Amino acid sequence: MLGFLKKKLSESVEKLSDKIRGKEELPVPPVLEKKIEKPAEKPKALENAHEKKDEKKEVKKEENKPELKHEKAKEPKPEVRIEKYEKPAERPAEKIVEKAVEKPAEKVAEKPVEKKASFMDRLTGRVLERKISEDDINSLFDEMELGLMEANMAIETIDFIKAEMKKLLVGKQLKRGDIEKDIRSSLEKIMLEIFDQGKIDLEGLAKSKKPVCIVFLGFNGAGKTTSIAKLAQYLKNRHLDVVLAAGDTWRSAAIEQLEVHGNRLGIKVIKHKYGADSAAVIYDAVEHAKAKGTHFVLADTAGRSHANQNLMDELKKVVRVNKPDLKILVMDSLAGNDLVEQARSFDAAVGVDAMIFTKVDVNEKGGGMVSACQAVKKPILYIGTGQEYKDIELFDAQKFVKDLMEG
Ligand SMILES: Nc1nc2c(ncn2[C@@H]2O[C@H](COP(=O)(O)OP(=O)(O)OP(=O)(O)O)[C@@H](O)[C@H]2O)c(=O)[nH]1
Ligand SMILES: [Mg+2]
Repeated sequence: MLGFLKKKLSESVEKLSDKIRGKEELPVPPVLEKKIEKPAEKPKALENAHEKKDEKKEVKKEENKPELKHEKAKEPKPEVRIEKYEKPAERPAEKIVEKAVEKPAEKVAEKPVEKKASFMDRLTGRVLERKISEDDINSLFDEMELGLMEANMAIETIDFIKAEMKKLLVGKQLKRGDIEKDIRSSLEKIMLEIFDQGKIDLEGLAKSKKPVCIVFLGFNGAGKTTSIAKLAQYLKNRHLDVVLAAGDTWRSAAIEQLEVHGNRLGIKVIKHKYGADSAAVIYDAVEHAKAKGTHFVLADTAGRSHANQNLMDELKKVVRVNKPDLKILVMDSLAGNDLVEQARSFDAAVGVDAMIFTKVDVNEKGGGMVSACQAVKKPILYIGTGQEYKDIELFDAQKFVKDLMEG
């Protein structure tokens, strides 16, 4: 689960680490480049130089002998004339010989020794440590933004992670061998900051109040009714009594669906007819629980779009009348980008106390979960990991982030 998000986060860490290390892979300074190349060129140049120098010496020898020249000129020998005729053609070669002999000899012999030493000093310093710059983080996010968006992460969340990462890393001197570890732990810290919004201890609540009334709300098909059944079984397994309230009086078969769960689990369901006031059904369930000394009332409600004002008003009434101890927003993790908007709207309308993300078992992305949490800063009560009653995991931010980052 959340494999795609894990991959993208892991890629982020690796890319940043590689980038930083990459810069340390020491681009050879231009001066040294020349130094390295020259020795290869040098033998050729020098060979030529020697060859041509010898030629030159001979030529010069002859030139420097005016007497000889005169003698030769005087002599009407055809061979001498031929020699004289060839000399002008050799002159350009003399120039080449001069260059080859003088210039490489200076560079190869004098400069390399001292520069090699200073280069080695720098090399040693840079290999051991590296200071992270703002540009390092910027360029990483330029590259990674698209991947995180593909994992359904909202731009504002990406910007938040980027800003936090800068706070934690910019200017920090990282040891070369620890770069990936340090970046990974910074990202873990940021993810934890997003997910760690406190814990809700249901068992502890049950000790302080009876009944504890929990209303489940959310978009159509998010998994509200299934989550209620899973949580009912979870609490029952811990010897806590539960009554269910069939507060979805609107969708056909919604009441029967809850009754099926109630029958399977051996849990009482309080219901009215279809079209009845949802607030009244929940009120009755609370009264029943008070009378029986039941620990929890888990109240179902109809699925609704946060954009539908009438249905949101009805939900406000449910809350106003029953003053539930917890309003839990159930969200389909597959809804991706829409989750931020859903979370914000429901929170603005009735005040969300905690969230449940369902279908995490079939969700590869998960960026929407991160973004929704970062947007409303509410704790996740648990995550749904399948269609059976046992498929709930109480949310443990530490464990979740560790799993996510281990990818
Ligand atoms: N794979 C998987 N499926 C789930 C999970 N939770 C719920 N579902 C499925 O999602 C579908 C909708 O679940 P419901 O519980 O009926 O959703 P709801 O929010 O009550 O829907 P409405 O009452 O119509 O608004 C069902 O087929 C559930 O089996 C989960 O964690 N994992
Ligand atoms: Mg339902």
